[in-house]
Amino acid sequence: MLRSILLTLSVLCALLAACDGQPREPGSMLAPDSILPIPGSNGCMVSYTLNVTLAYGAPSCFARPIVLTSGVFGPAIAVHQGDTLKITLVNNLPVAFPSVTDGISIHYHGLQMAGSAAYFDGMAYVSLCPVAPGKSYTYQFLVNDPPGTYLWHDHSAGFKGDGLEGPLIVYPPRLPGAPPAFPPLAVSDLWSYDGEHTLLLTDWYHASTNSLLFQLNMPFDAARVTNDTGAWSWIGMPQAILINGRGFYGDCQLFPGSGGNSAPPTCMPSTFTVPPGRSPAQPWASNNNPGCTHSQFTVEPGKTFRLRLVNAATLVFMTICFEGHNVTLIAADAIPTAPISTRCLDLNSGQRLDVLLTADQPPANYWITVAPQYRIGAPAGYAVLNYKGVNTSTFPSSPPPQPVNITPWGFAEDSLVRLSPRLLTASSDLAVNLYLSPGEATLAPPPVPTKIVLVNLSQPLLEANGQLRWALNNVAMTRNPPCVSLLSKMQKYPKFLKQMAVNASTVNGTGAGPFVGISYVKAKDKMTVYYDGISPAPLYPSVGLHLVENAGGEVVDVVVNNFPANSFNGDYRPVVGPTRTAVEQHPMHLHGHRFWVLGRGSGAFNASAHAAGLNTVNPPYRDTVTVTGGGWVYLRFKADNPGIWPFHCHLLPHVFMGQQLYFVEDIANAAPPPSKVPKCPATCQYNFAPYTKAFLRSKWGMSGWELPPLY
Ligand SMILES: *[C@@H]1O[C@H](CO)[C@@H](O)[C@H](O)[C@H]1NC(C)=O
Ligand SMILES: *[C@@H]1O[C@H](CO)[C@@H](O)[C@H](O)[C@H]1NC(C)=O
Ligand SMILES: *[C@@H]1O[C@H](CO)[C@@H](O)[C@H](O)[C@H]1NC(C)=O
Ligand SMILES: *[C@@H]1O[C@H](CO)[C@@H](O)[C@H](O)[C@H]1NC(C)=O
Ligand SMILES: *[C@@H]1O[C@H](CO)[C@@H](O)[C@H](O)[C@H]1NC(C)=O
Ligand SMILES: *[C@@H]1O[C@H](CO)[C@@H](O)[C@H](O)[C@H]1NC(C)=O
Ligand SMILES: *[C@@H]1O[C@H](CO)[C@@H](O)[C@H](O)[C@H]1NC(C)=O
Ligand SMILES: *[C@@H]1O[C@H](CO)[C@@H](O)[C@H](O)[C@H]1NC(C)=O
Ligand SMILES: [Cu+2]
Repeated sequence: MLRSILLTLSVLCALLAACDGQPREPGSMLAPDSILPIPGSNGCMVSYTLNVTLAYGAPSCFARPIVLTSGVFGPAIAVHQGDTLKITLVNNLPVAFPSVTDGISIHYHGLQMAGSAAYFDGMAYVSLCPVAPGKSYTYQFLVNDPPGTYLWHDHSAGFKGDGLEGPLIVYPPRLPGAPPAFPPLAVSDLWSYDGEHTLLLTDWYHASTNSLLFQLNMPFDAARVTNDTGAWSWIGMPQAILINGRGFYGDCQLFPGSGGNSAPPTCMPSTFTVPPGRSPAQPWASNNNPGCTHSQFTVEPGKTFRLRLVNAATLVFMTICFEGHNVTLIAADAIPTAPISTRCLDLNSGQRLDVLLTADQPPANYWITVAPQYRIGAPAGYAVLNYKGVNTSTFPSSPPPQPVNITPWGFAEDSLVRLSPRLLTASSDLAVNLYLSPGEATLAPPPVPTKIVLVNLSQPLLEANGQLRWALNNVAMTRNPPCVSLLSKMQKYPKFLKQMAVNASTVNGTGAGPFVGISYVKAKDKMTVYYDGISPAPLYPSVGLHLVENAGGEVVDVVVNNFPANSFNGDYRPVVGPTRTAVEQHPMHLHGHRFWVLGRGSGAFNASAHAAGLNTVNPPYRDTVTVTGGGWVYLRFKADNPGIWPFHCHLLPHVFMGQQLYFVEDIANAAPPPSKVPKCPATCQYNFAPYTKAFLRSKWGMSGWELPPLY
């Protein structure tokens, strides 16, 4: 009887979802297809269809092809802790829309993806092959992660930058015996608040992301450029910052091209909604403005709101500021922090922050400003905090904050982000225990590591082909012929690749061509493998599959040093090479885990100078951390999750340029692959492919090299 009532409720949900034919707000919550009770569990099976299509849209006021998910630009999805998430990904992108990976694949950023879920982690060709145009695939896994704010996004190559991403919210567990409801009924969490808003923060280009990525594979070395290759070209500054899919590129002065400007832009948003047809004198504008608007977030006076802030950018590090209000930081990457009251907060790409905002100021409209950092010339984004009852179509009366006046946090402010003390002592409080895994009494880090992995970042120029890459320990990751799931392959042959790997120290990457270690699994499965920690780093910049093995139960410390571009023989050009000493910041993200951030600093990590200052008491427990330009970061994690877990920079062009390695963890205990997997293509493109004009034209016709032709 109860069961049939529950089923009726979920059928009702399905009908509501299907009948909802109205255009949906960008960033709004997708209605699940169904929410079905799971007998014997408080959790439900929450099913979504992500129907991925190509459309025209103008999130920034400029029309271009954009990717929609079930008709929505950047929708949010939600589950409760203990639910099973069932995602049917339907790839309805046209075959002719260029893709460096020949398909799409969804990653659930921040979730641990334990057990068989490791296959659904979503990095194309690492966990499973991507879903080709015209195909679909269903991911299904238990979500037992802490309640909080996460992110789902395409992890094939470029489609994230075209809109294939959105917030992923994990609510506390469902109330025992409660019907499968949406929105949620849940046991209480650590905080109470009256309402919530989610702010998806993205940077936005007026060209498709894949068309920008192609050019990163062209020779950087001018001597190697041919008519057919064209020259390397950086993706440059975004044309807008979007907040929940909305903004206007005309708000800020734009600096087209790959940079060179040294002035922060002047920003002057003037109208809340930009009517169609307006054509500001910007090189980007053409005459194509179908109209656009800014996001606003309404709060009731006297009430407290939880704001879920998600930086889902391709490139931009952001500082978000709330005019007239201090907000209280309560969680970073879903894990509760000691509270910090502040007006501005830093979020790098891939990071999420949860804050509480109390509407205790005179009713008015207030600026929410998203300022870019470390990329001078990038525009800012603006939204409005609206007190209920105040005119919703006007901007605040004060002048808009300028990005030049908004500075990022330094190490001192950053070190105030610490684990909540409530998670550092054993407790019987259910709200506290929602954040712990079975068997864990507190979230304190283990006191000592069993191994230390040293990772040196540099930006080499490869002598073999003149490509510019990002390398870890002098190896830039290829991803990835062969066209197989690396996890399936390794799970089947746990020792095989290691037996076949060549000692990298015997290979002079520069002299012998760009590859380190050549293995043959089968002729068609040719893999180039570098086992870090078994071989010393190659002396010259090299290319390969960069693997680090973790035994089950190890406590792994990762020390990342961020060296100048040309370090480690990183540039072969006698005169030009030595001057290529630039450094930049990188948001390093680890799949399958959270890590404790024990310390950060400038220069290279030096144990005798820095080890004593590491915070092993209450460090933040996150999944994405910034290593500053020319700085270091010291991380610790427990190797308790059998699988293959990428550790990579979360800037899309950097990961494409090879800034990643994979932890191969306790592979003998990895679950077998699911019975149904997406079909791998016969041949696949990869991040070293020579996307020459001739190649692109032959594969995708005019839409290849010539993109963006469509405005
Ligand atoms: C996906 O969306 C397209 C365009 O709206 C529609 O034609 C198609 O039927 C949808 N497919 C699924 C599986 O929902
Ligand atoms: C390259 O292009 C230029 C300009 O279009 C042309 O003058 C030149 O002959 C071309 N070179 C080759 C080798 O095709
Ligand atoms: C916000 O915090 C700053 C310092 O932390 C303080 O000076 C200021 O008065 C606070 N503002 C409000 C509105 O609470
Ligand atoms: C709200 O502001 C808009 C734009 O300034 C104005 O046109 C409109 O009349 C205002 N509405 C009210 C109710 O004051
Ligand atoms: C990283 O760089 C340091 C300093 O140059 C060097 O001592 C160390 O051997 C390098 N580590 C690896 C793995 O390349
Ligand atoms: C590696 O190759 C480079 C360039 O060919 C050469 O200068 C260097 O001496 C070689 N190093 C070793 C250790 O063979
Ligand atoms: C790789 O070569 C280096 C240098 O010759 C040597 O020290 C190391 O033991 C070798 N590693 C393996 C696994 O053979
Ligand atoms: C490391 O720190 C120690 C102690 O401060 C110092 O003596 C040493 O020179 C440093 N090493 C390097 C390579 O900077
Ligand atoms: Cu990076």
